[in-house]
Amino acid sequence: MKPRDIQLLQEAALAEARQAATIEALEAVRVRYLGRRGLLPEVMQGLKDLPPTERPEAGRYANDLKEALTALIQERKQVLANRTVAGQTGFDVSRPGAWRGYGRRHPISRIIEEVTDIFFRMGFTVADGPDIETEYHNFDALNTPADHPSRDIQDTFWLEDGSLLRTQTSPVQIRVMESRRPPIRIIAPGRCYRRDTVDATHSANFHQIEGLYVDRAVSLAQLKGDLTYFARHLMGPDVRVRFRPHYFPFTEPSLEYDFSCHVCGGKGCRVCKQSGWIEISGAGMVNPKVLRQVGYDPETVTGYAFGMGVERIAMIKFGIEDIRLLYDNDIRFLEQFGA
Ligand code: 2NL
Repeated sequence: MKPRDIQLLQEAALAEARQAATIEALEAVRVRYLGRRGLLPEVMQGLKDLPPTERPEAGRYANDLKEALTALIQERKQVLANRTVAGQTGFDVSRPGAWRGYGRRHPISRIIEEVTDIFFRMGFTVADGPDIETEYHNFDALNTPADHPSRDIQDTFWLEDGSLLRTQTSPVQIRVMESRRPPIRIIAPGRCYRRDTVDATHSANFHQIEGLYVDRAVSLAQLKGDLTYFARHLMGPDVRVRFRPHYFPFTEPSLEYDFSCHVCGGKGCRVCKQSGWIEISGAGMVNPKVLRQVGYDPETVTGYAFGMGVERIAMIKFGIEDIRLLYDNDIRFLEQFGA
């Protein structure tokens, strides 16, 4: 066979191997060309009948044919074997893996971790308690008057046995004080429940973080200093903190605190409604009645306490305008705040 014909034969052989749809068909191609009585041995036999000038070239092409066809058959065999497995088991071992992406923490979890981390550095530890509480721990021990509107069925989820879904995390702090002696320095993050009508800023389930520090000679100055340290680590070193007088039954004196607006720096903008300040939450010196209620002597120990809404902090930090976005579980939304 002339060198040129051997090249054409190779093309035909490779095309047949590529078209073979089963392992059996592929084997037939192998036998037809490479088998002992196949076309290639015949070509080899014929080399000696060629003119001496064409012989080396024809020999090279015959070798090429053998190598190229052997390699292709090998490769196709693998592919067809995988396809057989896929057909039988529905699992194609040759397919690349499906990348499902990394998970991310929920923005609420992120804020809880960030806030507790800052208080860790100030010597606080995390305390936990039940979501279903007694009226005593949620209201009475906190000096909430019997006729206080927050106890109302319109504001609190009451259970049939007289227990309730906690409306704040303060009962955790009452439980800690009941079971330990000062010094106490705890932070209580957790889920709370109120019968709120859901809107852009209210959710019937929400999260709070409360802090409590009880020791000899804890002062309002310490509360202000500690909340300012907290503010700078949460919002950045330039934030300013403002304290305003307020009233809570469980603290005396009580105050509310604001951070300077993180968007305009205090000059006034749409976010802070031109006031320059963002309301964060409340705090105060633990009411002596609360200390006495848990068996502490208010003449010997004093304490400060504060609370903040986690969703509110998340909305401020991440610029989220509707609280419901935090609960819709839309990955496209949540992944923006992931870490
Ligand atoms: C707010 C205000 C506050 C407390 C929570 C507290 C706890 C105990 C004793 C005294 Cl055991 N006080 N907690 C005090 C002041 C304010 O939260 O606006 N939270 C969102």
